[in-house]
Amino acid sequence: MIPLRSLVNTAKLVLPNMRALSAKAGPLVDLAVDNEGIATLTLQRPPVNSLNLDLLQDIDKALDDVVKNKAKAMILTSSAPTTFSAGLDIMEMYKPDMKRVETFWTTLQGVWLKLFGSTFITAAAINGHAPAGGCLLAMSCEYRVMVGGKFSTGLNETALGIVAPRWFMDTMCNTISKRETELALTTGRMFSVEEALKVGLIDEIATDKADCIEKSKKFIKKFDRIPPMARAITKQKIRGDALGWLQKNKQEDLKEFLTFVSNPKVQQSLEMYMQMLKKKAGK
Ligand code: CO8
Repeated sequence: MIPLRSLVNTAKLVLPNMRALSAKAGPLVDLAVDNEGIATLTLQRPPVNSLNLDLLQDIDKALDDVVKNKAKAMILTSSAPTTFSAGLDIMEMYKPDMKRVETFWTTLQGVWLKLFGSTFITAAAINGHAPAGGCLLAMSCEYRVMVGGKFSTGLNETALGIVAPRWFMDTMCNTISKRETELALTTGRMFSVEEALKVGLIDEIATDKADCIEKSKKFIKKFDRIPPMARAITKQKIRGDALGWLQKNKQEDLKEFLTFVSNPKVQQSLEMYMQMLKKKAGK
C-alpha cells in the first residue's frame, strides 16, 4: 500500500525596456529580455502553475529561447498572486493515457536537464508557495529569493507516500547539506520562509514580488566582472555528477515512474489527494 496520507490573473509581465518573446514561448509562460540581457520567465498557468505537459513544453521552449537570445541570465517567477508553482499537475498522473504520461515525464526530465545544467545565470523569484515540483524548479536555479509570509517550500513526496526520484534528491543535495536533505526528505518537510532561509533552501527573503526581482538582479550583477565561460564551466562541473546520472539513467527513471503511475493503489491515493485539495478549496 502506498499511502498518500499526509494530505496535506495572469497579467503579462513585460516591464518597460523589455522586449516580449511570449509569441515564441507560448501562452502558459511569458518570456521577456531586458536591455541588460536578463530574461524573466514568468509561469502563468492559473490558478497555481501546476506543471502539466503543456506548461512543461512551454518552459522547455522558453529555456531554448533564452539561449537563442544570448541572455546572460534568467529569473524564474510566477504571475500567480500566492503560488510560485504547486508542483506536478496531479491530473497528469491520475488515470493517465500512457503515451501522454510518458511524454510528460520525459519533458520534465528535459526541463530539469536544461535548467539545472544551464550555462546562463539563474535565479528564482519565489513569490508564493513552492511545494514539490515547484521547489525542484526553484532549487534548479543558482539563487533563490522568496517573498516573506505564510508560504512554504520543500519536497513533500515522502509524506505523500512517494519516493522522490534520485535527481530530485540530488538537486536538494546541491542546495543544502546532505544531512539536511536526508532529514527534509525522510520527513517530507515543508519549510516556512524563515526556516528555508535558516537552512539555506532559500538565500534571501523579499517584501514582495518586485523586491524579489530586484534582489535576484543584484545577485546576477555579482557576475559582471566574472568571465562568463569560466563561470559556466565551473557551474557545470559542480553539477556534473547529478546531470550525468540522469543523462545516463533516463530510461530507467522513466520506467520507475511508469510503474509508479500504473499501480492501482497509487491511483487510489491520487484520487483521494485531489478530493482533499478540492474539499480544502471548499469546492
Ligand atoms: N495538481 C493539480 N491540481 C492542483 C494542484 C496540483 N499539484 N495543486 C492545486 N491544484 C488545484 C486545486 O485542486 C484547486 O482546484 P479547483 O480550483 O478545481 O478546486 C486549484 O488548483 C487551487 O488550489 P488551492 O485552492 O489549493 O490553492 P491555494 O492557493 O489555497 O494553495 C497550494 C496553493 C499551497 C499550492 C495548494 O494548492 C497545494 O498544496 N497543492 C498541492 C501541492 C502538492 O502536493 N504538489 C505535489 C505534486 S507531486 C510533485 O510535484 C512531485 C511528484 C514526483 C512523483 C515521482 C514518482 C516516482
